[in-house]
This record gives sequence, C-alpha cells and structure tokens, in this order.
Amino acid sequence: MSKVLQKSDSAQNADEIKDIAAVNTTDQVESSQDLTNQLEVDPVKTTGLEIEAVSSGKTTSMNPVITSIYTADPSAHVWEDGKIYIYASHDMDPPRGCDLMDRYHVFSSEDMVNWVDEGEILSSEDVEWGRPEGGFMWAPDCAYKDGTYYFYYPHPSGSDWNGTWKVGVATSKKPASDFVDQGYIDGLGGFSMIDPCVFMDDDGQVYMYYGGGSKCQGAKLGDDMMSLATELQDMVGLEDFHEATWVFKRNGIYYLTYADNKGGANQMRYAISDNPLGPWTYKGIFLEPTGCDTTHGSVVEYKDQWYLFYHNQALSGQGNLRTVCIDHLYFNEDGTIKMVEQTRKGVEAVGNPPAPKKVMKYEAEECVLGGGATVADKKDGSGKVVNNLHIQDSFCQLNNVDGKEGTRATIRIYYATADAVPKLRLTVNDTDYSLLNALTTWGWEEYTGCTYLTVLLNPGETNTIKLTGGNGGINLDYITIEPLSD
Ligand SMILES: [Ca+2]
Repeated sequence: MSKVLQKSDSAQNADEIKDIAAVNTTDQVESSQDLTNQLEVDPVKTTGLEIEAVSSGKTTSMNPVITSIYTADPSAHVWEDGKIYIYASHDMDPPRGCDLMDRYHVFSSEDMVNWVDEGEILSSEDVEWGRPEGGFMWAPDCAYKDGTYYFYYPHPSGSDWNGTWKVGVATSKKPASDFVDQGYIDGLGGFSMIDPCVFMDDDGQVYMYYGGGSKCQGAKLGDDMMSLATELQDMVGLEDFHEATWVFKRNGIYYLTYADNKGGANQMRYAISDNPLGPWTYKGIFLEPTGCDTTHGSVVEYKDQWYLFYHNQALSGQGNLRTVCIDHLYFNEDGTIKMVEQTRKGVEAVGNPPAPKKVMKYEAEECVLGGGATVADKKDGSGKVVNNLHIQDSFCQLNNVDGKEGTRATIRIYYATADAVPKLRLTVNDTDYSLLNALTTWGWEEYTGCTYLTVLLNPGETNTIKLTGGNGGINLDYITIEPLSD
C-alpha cells in the first residue's frame, strides 16, 4: 500500500488505525504501551545497539547547509581547535514575526560539508536583565581571547523591545557550551541598535561594531571584552546602510560588509578602509537578494579558502523561517570582492569527513508508539519502520535513555518521505526542543533521510525522548544518539 493511500485512509479513520496499531506492533511494544497507560510513567527501557554512525555521504555542503531547524544571521569563526563554528540566530517554528527568535544553536565543522549541531548555548530565559516576555534574541557574534569565548547578542531589556536594545555578553571556556550570561555592555544600545560584530586585529586590539536603521557605529573594546575603551563613533562612508555589520581583514585591508535597505530584498554591500574604524570607501554590492527580505552574513577564511555565510528562505518560503547557506567568495587582484554566486550545491570538502563515531541505535519500531503510529515492513524486506506519523498527536518514544553523567547528545532521525518538508516535534524530558524538518527523500521507501538536533540529556538511564507527528508524512526507520564530548 502506498503511503499516499495510507494517509487518506488514516485521516478518515484515525481511531481505526489506532486499533490496527495495537495489532501490528510487536509484543515488546504492546507491553510498553500497556504499562504506559497504567502507570503514566514509562518504566520500560528502550533497548539500543551500539553501532558506528553511517557517513553522511555528502561531497558538498549543499544549500541550505543547516536544514533540521531554521537558522539565520550566521557569524562564522575559526578557533584554535582548528574547527570552524557558526553562531546563528534561531527562527522558532512556527514563527510569530521575528518575536520568537530565541535559543541560539552553534554548529561546527572540520570539512565545511559535515556540520555538527553543538546544541543550544543561550536562551532568553537565561538572561536576567532581559525583557520579561523573552524572545528577540537576534543576530549574534562570538570572540575568543586568552582562553575565554565571549558571545555577544542583541536583546531588549524592556517590553518596549525596539527602544530598549542592549548588547549582552555570555562567556564560556568552551566554544559551544556552558555559556553564562554576564550582563550587557554599558554604553551600547538604544532604538534599533542591533547586530553586534566583534573584530580582533592582528595586534590583538578588539573592536565592537553594531547598528540598525541607518546608523552604524564602532569603538575599541576594553581588555575585559565587556566594556567600551573609546567613545562610539559613526562609521563614515557607507552607502545605504541598514544592519548586519561584519568586519574582517585581508592583505592589510579592512572590510566592512552590511545589509542595505533594498525594499523586500536586502542586498549585501561592502566598504574598505586602511583603518579599522574608517573612514570607509564604499565598494558596491557583492550579494544580490537571496529571495528573502532580510540579508545577513559573514566573510571568513578557512583552510586557505574564503567563504560567505548568509541566509535565505529556500526551505520554508517564509522570511521568518530562514536557513543558513555557504558559498565561495572570491577577490579580484585589487582586493575588491566579486559578486557571490548563490548555488544549490554549496561548497566542496576541505578536509576528510569526520571519523565514524560510536552511536546508540534504536529501531523506531521497537520504541513506544501511540496516537495512531503503526509498525510496517519495509518493501524490500530489510526491516521494519514506523508509519502514520502524519496523524496529529501520533508519537514514537524512547524511554530510559542513558545520559551518562549528563551530556550533550546529538539525536539523529533516519527516515523516508515523499512529502516536501514534513516535520517531527522533538521533546526531551518534557522540554519541547523544536519541530525538526525532514527534507524529502523523493519516495516513501527511500530511507536516505536524516534530520538531527543536539539536546542536553540528564544523568543516568532517565531520559525520555519523544518524536511527535502531525506535520506531514514521515516513515521512521531508526534513531541514533551520539554523546558529544566537551
Ligand atoms: Ca527500523
């Protein structure tokens, strides 16, 4: 039976399908469900098998490069561990304007093709001085100095969000975990003043830039990285500045890139200077509209190649559900930037794929199922899968998952779908992490899909991981869990 037929059947007869589920599931799953109903807790441990994780098989990054959740405003940095990291905004799904942007995730790579979700590093709930309603965690940046990582993020301190912007700082000894908020930088903020960018010059002096509306400002940062060492000054010489300041240096030339005001289709422009605080000489547009009303990005060199990190809305078609992309950025001999070509394939690998990691594998059909989710055979006879996760409130749940000493862990979900972008909601220990996007695999029996997110697990065999359906059709094969080392 084709999945399409199943869907129409199920939509009309959800209760009947639930009955079928009870017949179809294995003994083990049935007993789990019975216990679930009786005790309201799930005492049956879901058993897994340790395997070597399968390779992504990717030879280019593809665009968008991050697809499991919606991210935007990528600030990329190369740190001393040799990896490249993306610090991005997170468009919450479903959106409400850009109000709900929150819970920053960081991504890392060693080859530009395979990207690790390092997990959530800060949410508005962690910011004591922030607006009481939360949300509004907009385009961030990160810097490293003397063993400490400094994460800078724009966030309002009051309910009047656009009049109370501040630049907050969170710090950690690690690049992508354990960040603790330290408050905001005195002297920065005010109406529409957003998008902090931090640039460290070759001599170690650090500069802070930010701005919005039509105003872009910069200043030296103090040695503490959390105070201004000089008065803010206007960045002079920019044309049609809107927001999204980014500063980098190449061959002794300072570059300031930014988003312009082109209506409904912002572009990226740039200016150059021989001084980090200008005055600047305007040089033109280097990224045409991406299909999204906003634009925002960073220019970074990694393993001898230059890249533009930016965002579009290719996956969602919505300007508040954006996705990060990467393409090559090339310079002319005189140092000017060539127009960036926006590609679907993204960029090639600049290193070996990551060594295979040990992961715990859990067959979806051996998890606790409910709400209409059913077990079915794969057509090729190679195993079993879970169907009918398009039904509202259908679910697949893992119980008593071992969180070791309480670790970050990447949850990967392997599936087939012929739908465009179906989604599963990931809930861990009753915390709603996100809807996870599942890119189409072009067939209900094409089990080539993988969507993933990194979460924080509690210590011991205590963790409950639940995937809830109701957002398009997904045939679920198996789930893996990979603890991340710090
Ligand atoms: Ca399976």
